[in-house]
Amino acid sequence: MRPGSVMNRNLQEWIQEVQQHCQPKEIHYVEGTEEENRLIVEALIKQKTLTRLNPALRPASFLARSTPDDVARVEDRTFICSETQEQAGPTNHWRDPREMKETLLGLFRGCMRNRTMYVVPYCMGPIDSPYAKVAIQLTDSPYVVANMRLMTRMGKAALDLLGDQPFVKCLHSVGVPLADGEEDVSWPCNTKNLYISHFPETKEVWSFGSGYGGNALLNKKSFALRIASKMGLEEGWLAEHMLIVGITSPEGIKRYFAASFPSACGKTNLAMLTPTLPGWKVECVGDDIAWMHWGQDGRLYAINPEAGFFGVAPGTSMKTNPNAMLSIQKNTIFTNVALTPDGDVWWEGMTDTPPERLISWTNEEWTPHSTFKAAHPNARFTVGSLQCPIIDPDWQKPTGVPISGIIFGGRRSTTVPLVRQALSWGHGVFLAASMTSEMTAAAKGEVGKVRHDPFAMLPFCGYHMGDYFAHWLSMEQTGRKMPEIFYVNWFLKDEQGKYLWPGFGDNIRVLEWCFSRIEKRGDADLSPIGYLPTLDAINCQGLMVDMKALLKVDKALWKKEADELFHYFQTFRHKLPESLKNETEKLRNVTR
Ligand code: SAT
Ligand code: MN
Repeated sequence: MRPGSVMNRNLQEWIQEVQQHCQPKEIHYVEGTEEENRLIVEALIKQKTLTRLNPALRPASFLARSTPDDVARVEDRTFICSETQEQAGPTNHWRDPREMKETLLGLFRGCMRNRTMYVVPYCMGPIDSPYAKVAIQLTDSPYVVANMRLMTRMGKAALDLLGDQPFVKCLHSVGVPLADGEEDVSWPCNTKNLYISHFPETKEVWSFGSGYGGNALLNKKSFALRIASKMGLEEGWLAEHMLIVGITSPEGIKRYFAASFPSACGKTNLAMLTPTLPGWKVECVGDDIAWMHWGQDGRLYAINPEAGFFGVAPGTSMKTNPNAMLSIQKNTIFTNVALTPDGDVWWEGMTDTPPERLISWTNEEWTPHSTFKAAHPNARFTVGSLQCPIIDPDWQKPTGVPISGIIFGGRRSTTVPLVRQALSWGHGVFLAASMTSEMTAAAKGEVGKVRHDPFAMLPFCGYHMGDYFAHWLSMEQTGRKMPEIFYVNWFLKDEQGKYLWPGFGDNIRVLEWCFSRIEKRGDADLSPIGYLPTLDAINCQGLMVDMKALLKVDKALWKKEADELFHYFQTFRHKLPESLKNETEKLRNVTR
């Protein structure tokens, strides 16, 4: 693609501006061809950013190792720079957009010196979808380009679709200019000056300093969630941190579910579940993000804006998620996993017995006696959706798939039962707004600490969370068929710290109950926190589980929960919708 063929005037001007300011040595207009990818990958191998895996074992696959200080999203360096602090709300870090741009202009000045700047046009959503949106990322990281090729519809097709339309501007630099003749390192990053900044009014993202995951692949959390959630508010749709899955019953009835869990709580596993109940079939539409619009028939339709998976590797095995394992047999980029002596990958949980010798993600000799982990807990695989053996036949349907049920869930070792159904749409919004979860390694922070994560959108909502709740409530309108809402917790533990529920493929048993509730079957009891399955409503054949413990509602614990929630919700002040206030009061009363 020659610069001349970049028709969009805005784009041309923007590229020129950034070129003058960031001073790259050259500009590469990304077309998205195989040959181009081959050259980029070769350069990355030469730079030691990528290591080619053994082609006999893992064809066309690569390992990247980041520096130990650039391994996850950095929420405390993620900013929503709306016009006013009120618009960003109490859950986001806010900076004045003018001040932020001034700071960033300082950092970006000359930051691409002696590097190539890639112009990456990409489309979120199927190219022929009325809901697809085009963005351009300018980046000095070829590793980012190689990943975006797998995660998005990248290159010429996206640029052609854009035409002269406005687009989301994503500017990214690892923040390491090179002096003339200076050797580059394998993982350039500038973690002392990290900024992941979003400008929701002008639909821009400026990211500086990190080369990892959601900090750098701006298509994902930055555009498809933070910026898109604001677009959804303005245009009447929903951009959500949700997997999308099609489930077919033994009777041949197929229903689609969207499900929202915080990062590293098993979204990919649920999206690719292998049912342990005979006759059930699961097909995957997406594992992380859903854009949902109302159809003319009053139903909610979801598209997966992504074209690939960026899944957590540790814990993934032929036992826990065979479909993920089969997806990553080839054409995969692994980041921060361990390398085996024969040039393949390994991570904790992949096999019962670890290999005798490995090279860890930190590039050190590792044996089973080592006191450090072979793979980083937030190690990832990047792979195109089409490699998933159970990818849904309609995963690229332009209008999306109709959603019958929405499942929310967090990671809680106590208090929150295995599954419950909301009493109404409004009650479901309340359950989702009150979501709490123990923190994982997906973001920098205190792993295991329980925190509020409303709708699993705490790090991803691009505006005031109170307005977000109201937006969800406003979705209920006459003539619309509202999906049923459920809340699950796969992570309950007994006093010895053992999981009470087997999870993974056995989660189909819970989905079966949800399925039956949508069809107005399935036994349930009314409880203070929603409809609970009766003790024998969930098929536990062949399982040794304590259903009583799994469905227990401990009033004393829930009183604490409700009081704490009351205080949390107060942080939203006048923006907290009245109905959520009332639901909280109700919960406090019944648990008193
Ligand atoms: O690094 S990402 O933000 O893309 C992954 C995640 O946290 O879900
Ligand atoms: Mn995610």
